[in-house]
Amino acid sequence: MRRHAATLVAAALLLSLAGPVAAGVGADRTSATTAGAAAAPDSADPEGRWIVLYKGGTDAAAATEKRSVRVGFRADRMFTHGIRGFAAALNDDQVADLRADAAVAAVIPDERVEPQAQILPTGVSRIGGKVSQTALIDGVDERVDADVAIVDTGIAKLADLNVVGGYDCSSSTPSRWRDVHGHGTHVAGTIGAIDNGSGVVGVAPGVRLWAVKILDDGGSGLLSWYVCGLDWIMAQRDPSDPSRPRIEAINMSVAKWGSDTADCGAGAGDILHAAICRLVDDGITVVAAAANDSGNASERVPAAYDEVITVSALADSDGKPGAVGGNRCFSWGTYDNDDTFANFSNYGADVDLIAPGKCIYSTVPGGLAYSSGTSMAAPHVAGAAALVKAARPYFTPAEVKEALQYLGTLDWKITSDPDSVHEKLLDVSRLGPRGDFSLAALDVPSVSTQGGVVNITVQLTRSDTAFERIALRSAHLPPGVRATFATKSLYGFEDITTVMKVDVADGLAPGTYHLTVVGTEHGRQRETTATFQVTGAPVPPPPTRLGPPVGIAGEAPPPPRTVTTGSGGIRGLTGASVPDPTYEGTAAVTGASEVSTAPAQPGPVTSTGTDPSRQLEPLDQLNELGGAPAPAAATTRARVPSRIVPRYTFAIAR
Ligand SMILES: [Ca+2]
Ligand SMILES: [Ca+2]
Ligand SMILES: [Ca+2]
Ligand SMILES: [Ca+2]
Repeated sequence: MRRHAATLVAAALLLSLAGPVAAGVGADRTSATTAGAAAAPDSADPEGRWIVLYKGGTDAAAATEKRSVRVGFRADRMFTHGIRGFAAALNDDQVADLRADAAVAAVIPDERVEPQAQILPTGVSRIGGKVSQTALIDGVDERVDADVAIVDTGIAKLADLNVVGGYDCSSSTPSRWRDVHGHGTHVAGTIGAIDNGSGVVGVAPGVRLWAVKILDDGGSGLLSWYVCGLDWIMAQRDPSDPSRPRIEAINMSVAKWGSDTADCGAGAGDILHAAICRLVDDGITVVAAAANDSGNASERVPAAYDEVITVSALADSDGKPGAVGGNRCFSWGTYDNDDTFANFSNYGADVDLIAPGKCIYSTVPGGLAYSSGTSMAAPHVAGAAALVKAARPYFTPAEVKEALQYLGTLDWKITSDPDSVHEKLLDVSRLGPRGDFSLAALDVPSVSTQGGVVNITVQLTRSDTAFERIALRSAHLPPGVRATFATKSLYGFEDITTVMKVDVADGLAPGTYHLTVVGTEHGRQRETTATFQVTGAPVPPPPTRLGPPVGIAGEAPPPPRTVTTGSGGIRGLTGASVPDPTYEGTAAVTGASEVSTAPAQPGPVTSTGTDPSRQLEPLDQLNELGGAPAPAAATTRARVPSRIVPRYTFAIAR
């Protein structure tokens, strides 16, 4: 059904591209109505309407004019370019007449084109969003229960977005977080457009979105604004448990020049690194775009920080694996091949995942639009992080990253990866509700009274959606018995076995002994009893021996996981330094300024600034879609990554 609808939409697009009517032949939409079923109030009623197509080479306008007189009809739509023909209301005799016409290739009934209820963007499709049991994309508005902060140009309040609040650090009016630029709203739609049957749908449909505006309406910002935004996020606490952060994940589709710093930036005075580490320590997953330099992500922050999930961009044109989608998307100066590493994307060892980032369809303040960039890739991962956290709220950021990397796939053209570290492509298709598990001890081995080591196979059985890491330990050990595991924790969907090695001390009396095998996963504990037997006559202890050693316990349980709870925001860094809203932005728009440029000229913009390291910028570019290569004429509008055009200094705060 979906395929059928897509076909109709494509047909409608073709018709609209074919344009209205050749001069002197057609009529406007109003006359089309009267030419249709008599007095029908429904102007799109296909009854009695036909599409007539000529054979190749026919002059459609002239041929139609001649036939309209001879056969007696009035064409109300003409197709004179890719398709040659017309549309008209025809009776049975006229249809028969035209079908017998040597110049006519086909006479086919017109059809009603229904509006497609809700568009599943190719990126959401490519990462398996449609089949994820946590996303539940089915046109029914259920909403993912998580909070995502979008550190960007703000978010426009649209019916398709569940925007619940925000904060503006680019002015001194905190409530002024609306989006004028469009970048933050596009990111927002990919993360969480509502599954409501209209517009688009995001990776985490209906998730609560927070607009943290650190870029002004032109798409530029200051480091101090960035830190201000992160400070505000830190201050937001879970209403039901103030010890926990309110925000589950942060999307940072912004970058400035810089590199990783040791110890969360302590020695280097890297306050951005320090702020991000505080957020991650607090339990918030931070996702960053790799940036769009076709270079190494290690030269951009926050992408270079190891604490964030860094995302490169995939060029995918059809929402499917297989690299057969063709090259429909023109951006950044070229068409990319389907399922390849996007030509603009940064790469390198700092990249943790790849996600669709070329010609991504999403929300903008005026409606819907395509855009390209690692800015569009990162929000797929931020949405996926929200899906993980909604089902597993106790996951640490490291566990979220581990899960997304585990769930990912290498089913993309890794030969197009500029480096030798092939990151997984985000894939949420197997991400379902939190799973459960059980344990069983399969062997009942025997050991003599002289003691020794026996192996007991422990079987882990998981429910369908369980992949979480399960830590194993032993408990209730008989005296003189130790137990260790070949693998201390088990991860992944597979039902697997591991071996518990039981070391029995010399001198244990004959009999049947039990110990407990304990598996834990974030407070969920499952146990089974393992059994072994001691056989043979008891061996009297030698006179000098006092008995079996005591106090040897089983393997000590792992130390409890702790999450450092932040005691507040990053203080003393911002606040007073937030610029006054009376600032008058007179400089040119930067960041992703839209200019007219030839397709072959997408190269880097030379630095003209005085302090590029202070410059933040969104990472996107508007694109054009098309079925054929773009004309060589300089009419192609591309966004040049004018990455270094500093306009502000810290001194501007006043
Ligand atoms: Ca749904
Ligand atoms: Ca929607
Ligand atoms: Ca594809
Ligand atoms: Ca790579």
